[in-house]
Amino acid sequence: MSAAAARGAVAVPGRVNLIGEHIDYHDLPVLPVALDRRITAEWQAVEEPVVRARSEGFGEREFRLDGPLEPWPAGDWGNYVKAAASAARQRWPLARGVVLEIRSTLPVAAGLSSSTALMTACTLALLEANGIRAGFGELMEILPEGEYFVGTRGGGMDHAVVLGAREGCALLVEFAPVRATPVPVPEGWVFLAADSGVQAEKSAAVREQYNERRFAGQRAAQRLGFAGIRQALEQAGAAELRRMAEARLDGMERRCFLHAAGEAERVREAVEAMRTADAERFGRLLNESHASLRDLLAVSCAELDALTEAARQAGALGARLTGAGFGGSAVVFCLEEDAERVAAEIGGRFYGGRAEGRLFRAVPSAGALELIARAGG
Ligand code: NG1
Repeated sequence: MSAAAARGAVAVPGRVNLIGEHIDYHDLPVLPVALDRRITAEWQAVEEPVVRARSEGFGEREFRLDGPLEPWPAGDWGNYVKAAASAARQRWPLARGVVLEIRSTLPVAAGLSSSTALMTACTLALLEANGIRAGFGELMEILPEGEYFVGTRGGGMDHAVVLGAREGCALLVEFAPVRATPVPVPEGWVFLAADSGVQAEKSAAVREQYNERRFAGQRAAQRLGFAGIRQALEQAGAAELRRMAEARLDGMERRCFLHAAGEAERVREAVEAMRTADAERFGRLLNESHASLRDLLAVSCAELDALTEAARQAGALGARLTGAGFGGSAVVFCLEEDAERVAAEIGGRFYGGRAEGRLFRAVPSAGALELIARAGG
């Protein structure tokens, strides 16, 4: 506990995942970066146990911290604020409430983790207002679980990177136990975030599709006699698992299993490629990841396929959908010397010259904890 300040601000970035898609929930490693676009929560502590939150363009929400917390109807932004309160109070006593003023430079529903950033910002603000400075490990124990309040059964990737990223680095996130290792992005490597224009909303239908894939992968591993996909990869070689899957699994279970096993291997290789500054290999892995998400997991859509194809034709070394898919954004990888031309060509080919605000550099930036430390708090 530190002395509780009366007011302050916390900033939490969005993210793009470079590689390792739809495998965090199988406790397999992933490699995202945090963006320089953020959600900021300015907070003011109040003695009453209430939360009053206002978000530009979304209105106000208010609730008490000392009573039962029931979600508002699905889709209400205030549920992320309630999720934050619900997660924080399970672990820490929250004597004080907060007034929150929320601002964002992060596009909403573009698959860049704006909801995780919002929930994390509200959690950190509530904790700061109560004089509590929690560490990465403690926050990772409450945040991914806490997002279940809004109904998404996600993994921990988004929370890990928005908290723990370091400037200029991608973050290798491992699970069970959770561990975050910064991997410096080689000089001259450029990532672009490109919005497909299809809203990646966490509607009930999309949530169901997401969960279906998660559980199909899990069932597949069990059908092959393993506790999960991670255990399968620890106990058998890649070629043997592929043979087993082809002989004993079919349909969705087979495809989800093969995607996860292949993607885990690609993450391992991508980290190696990043550490040895092998741009060609890194790009190829991104393209293979997209193909697997499209053909095996079936989480892409026509717009994401067209966007990633336009990026490759524009001279990008690699491009893939990023995040859960079903819309949202793609991540495009190229070298600095090609970046302007690649962006201009994607602008022409995919956006018909109107790329403003929809195609921007994903500059590997600091996570919330580094930002708090820098602010000298
Ligand atoms: P997004 O794109 O934020 O919905 C979701 C999960 C991640 C991960 C990816 C797929 C949440 C909060 N996030 O990301 O944990 O599973 O899908 O790789 O559910």
